[in-house]
Amino acid sequence: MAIHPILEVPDPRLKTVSTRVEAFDDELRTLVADMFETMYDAPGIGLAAIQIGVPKRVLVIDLQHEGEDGEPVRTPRVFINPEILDPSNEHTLYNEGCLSVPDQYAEVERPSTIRARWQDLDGKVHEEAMDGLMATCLQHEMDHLEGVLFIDHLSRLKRQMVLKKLEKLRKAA
Ligand code: GNR
Ligand code: NI
Repeated sequence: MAIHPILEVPDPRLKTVSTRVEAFDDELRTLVADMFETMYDAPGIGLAAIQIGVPKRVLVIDLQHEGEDGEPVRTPRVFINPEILDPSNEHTLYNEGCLSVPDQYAEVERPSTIRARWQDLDGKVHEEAMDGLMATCLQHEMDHLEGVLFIDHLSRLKRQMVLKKLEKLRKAA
C-alpha cells in the first residue's frame, strides 16, 4: 500500500473524464487500498481515483462517525462505475471543500437525495437511496469522474476569488 500525492488545481489532469472499470482484478484492489490510505492520511471524507492521477471510475468514501467512546469509527465504502438515479427536485446547500482545492470552502447547491447504483470490488451491482452528507459527498466525487470540481459550480467571480486566495496561500508558504 502507498500514500500518493494528491493532484491540485490547476493540474489539467483533474479535467479528465475517467473511464469505466472493466477488470475487477488485483490491480483494482491495490488502487482502492492506496486510495483509502491516501484519503485517511490527507485527511478527507472522499477521494476519486483521478485525484491521485488514475483516470478510472473509482471512488472511496468514509464519512466516519463518533463511537460511544468519542473515538472516530471508520466506515470505508467503495464505489466503482457509480451512477446517480432520480435526483430529488429539492436541493440543499453544503459548505464544500476538496483535497484538490486545499483549504478553500464554498456553498454548493445539489439535489438533497439521490439513488445511487455502483459496483463493488467483485463487480457486483448495488443500489441504495442516499441523503444528507452521503448524497452530497457522492455527487462531489462523481463530478471528479467527469473532470468537474466544486468550484466549477460557483459563479466565475467566486471561482476566481477562491483560486486567487489559494495562489496567495501558496506564495506565503
Ligand atoms: O474531504 C472532503 N470533504 C468534503 C466536504 C464537503 C463536501 C465534499 C467533500 S469531499 C472532500 C474530499 C475530496 O476532495 N473528495 O474529492
Ligand atoms: Ni474533491
